[in-house]
Order: sequence, then structure tokens, then C-alpha cells
Amino acid sequence: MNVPKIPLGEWVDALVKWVTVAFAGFFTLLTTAIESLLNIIVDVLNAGPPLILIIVLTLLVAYTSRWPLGIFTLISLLLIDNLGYWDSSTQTIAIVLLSGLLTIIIGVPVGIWCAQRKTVHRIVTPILDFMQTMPAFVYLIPSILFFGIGVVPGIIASFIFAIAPTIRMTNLGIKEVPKDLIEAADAFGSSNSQKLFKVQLPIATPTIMAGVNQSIMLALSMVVTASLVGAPGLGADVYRAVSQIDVGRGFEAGLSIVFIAVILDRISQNLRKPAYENILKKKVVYSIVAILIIATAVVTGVTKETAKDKSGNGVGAQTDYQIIGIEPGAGIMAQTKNALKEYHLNDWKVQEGSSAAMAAELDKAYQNKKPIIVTGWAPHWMFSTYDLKFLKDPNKSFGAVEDIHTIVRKGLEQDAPGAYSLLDRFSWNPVDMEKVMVDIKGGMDPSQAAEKWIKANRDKVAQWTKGAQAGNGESINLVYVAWDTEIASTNIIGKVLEQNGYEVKLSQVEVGPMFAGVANGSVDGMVAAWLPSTHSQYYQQYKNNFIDLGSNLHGTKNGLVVPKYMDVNSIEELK
Ligand code: PBE
Repeated sequence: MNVPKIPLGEWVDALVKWVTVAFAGFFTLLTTAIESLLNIIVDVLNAGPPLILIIVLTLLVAYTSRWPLGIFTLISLLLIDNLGYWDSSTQTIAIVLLSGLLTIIIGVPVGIWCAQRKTVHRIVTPILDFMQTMPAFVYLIPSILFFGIGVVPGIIASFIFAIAPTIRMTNLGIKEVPKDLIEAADAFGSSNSQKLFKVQLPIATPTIMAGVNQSIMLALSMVVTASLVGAPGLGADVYRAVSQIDVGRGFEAGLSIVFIAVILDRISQNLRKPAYENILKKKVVYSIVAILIIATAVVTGVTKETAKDKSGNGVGAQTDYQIIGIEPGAGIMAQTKNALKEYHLNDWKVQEGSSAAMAAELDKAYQNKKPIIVTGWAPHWMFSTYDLKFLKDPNKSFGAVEDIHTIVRKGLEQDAPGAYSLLDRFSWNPVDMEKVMVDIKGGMDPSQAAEKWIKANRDKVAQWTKGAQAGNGESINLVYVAWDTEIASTNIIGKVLEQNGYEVKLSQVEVGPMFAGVANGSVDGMVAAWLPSTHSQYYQQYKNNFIDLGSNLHGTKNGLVVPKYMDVNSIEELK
């Protein structure tokens, strides 16, 4: 069949691009609003020492769900604090509460509307199906473009993912209100709103609350996903642990998520019918909690207002003391954190996320001539696409000019000598690499871009393949991280191996797993080890279990990168 591919992806791309520009003002407003709301919640949760919040939550859980659960809450929260996950946990609770709040504010009215109008119901149902089944990761992409990286795109994506049960259950709850009750209300001449607030909603509340409870649980299940675009909290801890294959920390953070899930689940399930309602009226308890929250919000708000010291118009104030980073496990992230220490930049934070999210954020700032600082490395297409500069690094926190090494598993030489020798001889330079990167950035498929470069550089490739025994369909599995540099190099060497008779599989993984995979022999090799300093942590950990074939490229550089239009030249000036 010769039907051309429908350019659905291109259309969506174009639409998102248009929306990003057309609604830029609205998105900024929304971002600020959500951020400020979240900050208020975080401030309230962190107003006192952890112990106070622990006691309040314990009492609340005990009141709503009986004392054994109160004891569970007390012990689990004390454990979270002891393990060092308290700040992450309050971040996570705040994110979930805010997404939950938004689902109620928007979901309940929409649900009511659906119950009242068949047409609305018919339109909303398929949209909800779509929202729930579309993998939540997909929402993150436009969210980054609309809201920038950080916590806001995470909240929005969680909200979209989580709102369906609230709408569905509200609709159901209201529809299930017995007909005779409605008739009775009508007979007494009640208005529509009286009917809604005095009859339908009260009767539907248990069902609605069941929906809200599910929405909150779904929002919590999004925390890890949201951390890919920079949402802080326990999700980020889990992501970091995966990225560095830190089993212990992964377990601790995961366990904390489980504890918080149980606590939030029980509170939201039993809020309406607390276990000890006969001892203490729920109105009294909830009023006390509400007053506590509002008072804390006001007090922290006031003290914060007076203590604002991060103002001024230096680079820090302009960029909110934020450096846009990449994958948490990347070597450059450790270097950046180290640089903040070495240059005494205590006010600054490094935002974790991904290389793609960083690039999107840089593009957005650059188009609007806004100040931005990112963790950057060369070679990279961004230097030929934008006018950028590395900030001077007199302390050498980012190391010096480096090499990229090829590393293979033990035993590859015996199993596939030809592939081994090819990998060993693979070597090119930053200019070559940048050519491939620019093509990929321009929209070319990585494997096509690799093919194009190979065609244009036959001589170079012939050097690598010289004397290498051709393969016989043996499979070679290469791993890489989705950094632009390694997407380029891995596709090149993959293509060359393929052209020489090997069946090549490329697997994209996180940094830690990349090293661990080669070391435990589950994959054959990689061409992505930045040494001596960027990946020294991983190199030291695994070096006895793999074979380092030496450098395949010389002349890389890491550092903090800013657009040339910014009036700052050295990391020292960030102080
Ligand atoms: N990088 C690109 C990686 C190595 C390759 C500089 C982002 C890192 O920092 O780990």
C-alpha cells in the first residue's frame, strides 16, 4: 500500500507550538498561581519542627480512622524523619494535596454538570477515557513547553491523570439519588440550586468522596513520573536512586511513599464519617484544623514577606537562584552541586530533570531573551543553534577537557572478536560528532543521521573496520543515556556494526544502569563514559568488572552555560 503517512505528529507539534506562543501570558499566570499556592502549602507543612506536624497528622488519622492507625502514622512518620526523607515527604504531600484540591474544584462541578446534561456527559466521557489511558508521560511533554520545568508541569500532568474518578463518581453519585426524593423536593417547590445543595449533593457525598480518594491516590502515583520534569519530593529521590542504581535509597524513598499513601488514603476515606465522631463532633475537629492551617499560613506568609532577602537585580534574582540541570545521575549534576559548594553559592539550587527538558527550557528562555543558566557540555548542537558561552570556572569544579571512553563487557573479545575490534578502533572528533547532533536536532531520525555521516566519511569509518572480522548476525547490545552526544555516537557505532554483519540493539537507560549493565555482562558495551572526572564515581565503582577500551573522542567540556546576551562571565560572579 502506498498511502503516505498522515502527519499527525507534525500537526500536534504545530498545535502545541502555536498554543505555547498564543497563550504564553496565560501560562505564566497559571504557573505563578500554582507555584505560589504550592509554596503556601509547603510553608504551612514546614512551619514548625517535624514533630508538630507528625503529632497533628497522628491525631487526625487516629480521629478519622481509629487509634491503631494513629499509632501506625506516628511510627511511620517518625521513621521517615529519621531516614532523612522529611523534606521530600512534605514536598510530596503538598504536591498531592494541591493536585487533589484542583481535582475537587474542577472535577466536582464538571461531574454535576454531566449528571444534569446528557450532551455534556456524552462529550466528557470519551475525553475522560482518553485522559486516563494516554500514558501520563505524554502529558509531560507539552506541559514542559507550557509551564517550564519544575513542579508545575508535574502538578498539571498529575491533575489531568487524576481527575477522571472525581468527575465520574460525582456524576454517578448524583444520578443515583432516588427519584422520589427529587420529586418530593420538587413538590415542595425547591429551586434547582436548593435541590442540588440540600438534596443531591448531601446524598451523593459518599460516592463523590470515593472518587476524590481515588483521585488523590492517582495523583500520588504520579510523583515519580513528575520528577522527570523536575518536580521535587520523594519521586525525585526515587528517580535519583534509579539513575544511580542506589538500591538502599530507592527502597527508603519508596517506603516513604507507601507510608504517605496509606495515611492520605485513610484520612480521605474516613473524613466524612470519622471513627470517633461520637466522642468529638467532626465540626469541632475540622474547624480546629482549618483555623490552625489558616493561622499558620498567615503567620508564615507575614514572616516570609519581612524576611525576603533574595531580592535585588543580580543574576540570582533574575533566574530565581536556579540552575537548570539534567538527569539526576549525570556526572555534570554532581559537578554542579560541588561547584555551588566550592564557590560558596549557598542560595542557589540545581533543578533536576532531563536533558530534553533542559533543552526545551533553554529554547524558551532564549526565544524571549530571558536570563537562564543551564548545565551544559560540548560538543553540543546548542552551541551552533544559539549564541551561548560557558561561564569561567577558575576553581576547575567542572574538571578539565576530557575524553569519552568506549567500555565493553568482559568476554566480548572471545564472543565477537570483530565487534570488539571495531569498538576498540572507533574514534572521531567533536566536529564530527556535532555534525550528527545538528542533523538529529534538525529533525532527522538518529539512525538516518548516522547513515548520512557514515556515507560522507567513508575513509574514517574504513579506519575503524580495518582488519575487523565481519559478523555473522551475532547480536550486539549497546547501552546509552539520552544525552544528545551519546545519541549521536551510539547510533554511529551501531550503524557501522550493523553494516559489518552484526545484529545491533541500542537500549536507552539511565547513567547508573549503563555502567552496571556493562559490568554485569547483561549488555555488550557503550561508548559514553566521560573520563577522567565526569563519570569517575561510576567508573571507580565498576572498573574491575569491565574492559575500558580507551578514548573514542577527545576534547569534551562541561560547565555552566548562559546565553551571550547575559551580562555574566564567570561562576564567581553568581555570588
Ligand atoms: N553529560 C553528557 C554527561 C556525560 C555526557 C555531560 C551530560 C554527564 O554529565 O554525565
